[in-house]
Amino acid sequence: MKVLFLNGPNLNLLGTREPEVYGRQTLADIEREVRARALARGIEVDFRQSNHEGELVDWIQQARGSADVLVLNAAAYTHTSVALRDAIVAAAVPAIEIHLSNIHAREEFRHRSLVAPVCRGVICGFGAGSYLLALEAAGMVSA
Ligand code: CA2
Repeated sequence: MKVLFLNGPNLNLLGTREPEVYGRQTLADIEREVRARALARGIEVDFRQSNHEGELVDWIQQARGSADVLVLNAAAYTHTSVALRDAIVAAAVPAIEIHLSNIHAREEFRHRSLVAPVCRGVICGFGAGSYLLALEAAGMVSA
């Protein structure tokens, strides 16, 4: 099984600011944990981050035929992007939405996700654990 992890805007800043919300780990730290867990499970991982909506759209489109499951922390684009939602539908790869924070316990504008309705499930609020839980969930949604 191959799992593509995509990370959206500003997640490259993890570990540098707002540790009370997002924790102290960097995205590279999280990637290391995901890769270690994946290795133990025999799962292949591709792990990427972009600040650009179009690049994320390109990567989601390319997931068709190259990944079994898409795990997406779309960050702020979660709440705004019809383009990411349409790309997930077009790719027809089972997708899991994840967040470090519990978006429902935060500002009202974070409560709505445009991508959640086209994902198989949503995991949020467990910090870096959301990524590890998504790896477990990937085994439940892959065809
Ligand atoms: O909780 C999550 O994982 C979010 O996707 C993070 C996004 C936020 O817009 C979503 O509502 C929830 C923000 C990522 C920005 O991360 C930063 C980390 C450190 C410093 C500044 C931003």
